[in-house]
Amino acid sequence: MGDLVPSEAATLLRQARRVVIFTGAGISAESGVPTFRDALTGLWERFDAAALATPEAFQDDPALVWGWYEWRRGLAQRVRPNAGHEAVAAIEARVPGSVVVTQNVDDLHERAGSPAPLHLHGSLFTPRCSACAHPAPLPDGPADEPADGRRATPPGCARCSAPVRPGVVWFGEALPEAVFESAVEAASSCDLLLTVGTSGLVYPAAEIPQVAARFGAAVIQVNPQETPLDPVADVNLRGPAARVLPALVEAAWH
Ligand code: BV8
Ligand code: ZN
Repeated sequence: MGDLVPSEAATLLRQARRVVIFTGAGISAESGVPTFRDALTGLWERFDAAALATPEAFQDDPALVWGWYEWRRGLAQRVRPNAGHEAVAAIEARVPGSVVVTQNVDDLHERAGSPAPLHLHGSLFTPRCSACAHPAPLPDGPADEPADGRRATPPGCARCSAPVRPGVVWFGEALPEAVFESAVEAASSCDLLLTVGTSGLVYPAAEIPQVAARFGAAVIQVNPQETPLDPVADVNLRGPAARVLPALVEAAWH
């Protein structure tokens, strides 16, 4: 326990009054959701995730991109939150006023008990029309996509019959303003920010831990690897989220 969670980190969490927990793909890795660093598989193995997650890719080949998001929605529905997600919900329960800010488009934080995570990059569960933005119903039932994925023609909008698109933020698209502002507000007024499972390379999301540090909060990073956030963090906990976060909660409050 001691080496995984130095007492300094436990003390910072125990003394915190307003905590922001900033997460990326790494917190869902141990649930079986590939990170953006992991190579794509099946139908998409020859593609780079950042290239597929663009309006241009959807324009060029809507069935390929819609198929990819349906495959990811199916996977997210089949897997379960892990001990990392559960520890985040435990911190929120312990420290009222805490806020989860996630780059993830899965719903594992919610299923672990986090009441209202701020999804900076949208969600796999809120499709809308690519033309008039009219919210579209989720295709009924779990997305039972073949393991290797398949091309899937996006449904048509009920209002203008244009193709429906996933409710995520693609590269080159602006983040939902109100959500991003709430995240910046939370980061600028917290006394501890935990950054978990993110490479800190995608902007403007990666500014959130830096805002917290700039406003005097302590920063703890949980990541098995080094990232550009290392110098921003007061404590770097090198290990997998599903092991480190429960140990941190245990060390802080038991
Ligand atoms: C915009 C939704 C402008 C879709 C996503 C400034 C500098 C440079 C570039 C830019 C800049 N500002 C803007 C840009 C361009 C771009 C950008 O940042 N490019 C990067 C690549 C350089 N940003 C944008 O395009 C943004 N939009 O700027 O719009 C604008 C403004 C106004 C008006 C119009 C336009 C939009 C960015 C959002 C894109 N959408 N997701 C989808 O999911 O399909 S981003 C997506 O990738 C994720 O949401 C996430 O944000 C990112 C992946 O990062 P991570 O989550 O950190 O995951 P990653 O795989 O990288 O790393 C995993 C980490 O976990 C690793 O460190 C690993 O060590 C660790 N790990 C692994 N296992 C574990 C673990 N940790 C703990 N436990 C484990 N078990
Ligand atoms: Zn429409």
